Amino acid sequence: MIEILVADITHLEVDAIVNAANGSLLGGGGVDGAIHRAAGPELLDFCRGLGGCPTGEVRLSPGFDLPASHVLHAVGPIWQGGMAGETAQLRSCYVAAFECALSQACTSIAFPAISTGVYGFPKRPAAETALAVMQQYEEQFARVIACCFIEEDAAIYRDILGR
Ligand code: AR6
Repeated sequence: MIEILVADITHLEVDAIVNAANGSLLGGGGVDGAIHRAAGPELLDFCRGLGGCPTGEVRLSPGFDLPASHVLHAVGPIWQGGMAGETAQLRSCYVAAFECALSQACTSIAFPAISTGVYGFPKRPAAETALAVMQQYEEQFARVIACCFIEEDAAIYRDILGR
């Protein structure tokens, strides 16, 4: 069953947490900033070697000082009104993160609400996309966590799942 938590994703003891990164992979604000702060400076050094990441794709790093073993850096789309392929790109982030987690034999994974902060993707359609992909993969994992930062966001996820 998909777990909907209200939490700071940097606190979660799971095999992999997903980061809502930008294409440079060199850090930023929001959840990206929180993950870099909690992981420590080794994460930035590692990410410098990755050479960036296109929108809709994911790059893997260790968790360094995080309780999570891995960080899957996903680059979500910047919302431009919905006609620029944003939904397909967002979906691609979730699929790529799950596939990368499977390739690393991860059994637990937590996602923030990618693109719904600074990148402006409307929260409800973003949650619908996230949950549709989570439902496709949940049987292959012991834990799939939708990690919301505020209760209001968790309520959207619960509403979509009819809980
Ligand atoms: N734990 C869980 N969720 C969080 C946390 C946290 N510690 N902090 C924020 N959120 P955003 P984006 C939620 O803006 O829209 C960065 O500068 C937040 O409430 O972090 O994909 C990157 O470097 C929201 O629901 O990511 C990029 O430049 C969600 O995380 C850009 O922002 C995503 O908000 C990416 O923008």
